[in-house]
Parts: sequence; structure tokens; C-alpha cells
Amino acid sequence: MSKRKLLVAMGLVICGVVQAADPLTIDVHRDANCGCCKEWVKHLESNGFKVIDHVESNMSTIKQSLGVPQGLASCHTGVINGKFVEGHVPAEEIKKLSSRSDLAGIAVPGMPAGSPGMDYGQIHQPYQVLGVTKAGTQEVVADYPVSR
Ligand SMILES: [Cu+2]
Repeated sequence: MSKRKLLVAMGLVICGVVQAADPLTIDVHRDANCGCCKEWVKHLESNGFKVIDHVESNMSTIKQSLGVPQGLASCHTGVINGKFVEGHVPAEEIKKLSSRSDLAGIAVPGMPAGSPGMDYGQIHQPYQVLGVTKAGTQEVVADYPVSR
């Protein structure tokens, strides 16, 4: 194995792509200064998740190595059983992810107000949870209209 390949493999292990099969253990990568990321972590924990917190200095490198499409980027990036969870995805959608072996991950792009961890009083924006298939196509897996 070349030195580069070895480093990539080590990076994947450190990033939590290779992890135990506990369905509710999630690795979360975030920037040290990200406040809403911490709020999302609290949301996960109050919904039964065990969060392994990783403070990162370069989130864009992490996102790239986990296969998060650039257009779907948000703040933090979670990894659960080898799938990415990008942004403020509701805990219930992460629980459903185990039944979708065709997906590489799910994302809530940007940081919509009113999504878990993005609570700003009365401000609510509609948002969608997008699934990214292993083939690279995208689909809507859940819709969160304002009225919900
Ligand atoms: Cu955020």
C-alpha cells in the first residue's frame, strides 16, 4: 500500500467510517466555533443517540472524504454506519436511514431556521431532507413544510 493510500485509510478510520454496528451511535464532525452544531448534538442525544464528538480544523476536507456533494453542504457532518448525515437532519430521519442500504447519506443543505438545532423563536423555514444514492443521484426523502 502506498503511503498516500495508507493515510487515506487511516483517515477513514479516524473519521468513523469504519465503526461498530451500534445503530444509534453517530460520529459528529464539527468546527470548534459552531454553536448550532452543538445544539444539533443535544437534539440527537435527547432522541437516544450516543454522539462521538469530533472537533475539526478543516470541515471541507472531511465533507469531501465522506462524499458529501458540494451543493448539499451545511455546517456539521455526522457519520452513522458508514453513511453521512449532513447538516440539521431530524433524529427521526437518521433512525430511518438504516433501512436504506441504497443511500450513501442524507442531508439538510444550508441551515434552515426551525430545523433541529436551528431554533430561532418564531422563525421557521420549510426544508427537505435529501438522500444521496450510492450511484450519486439525489432524491427527497422527507419534507418539512413550515406548517408542520
Ligand atoms: Cu448549523
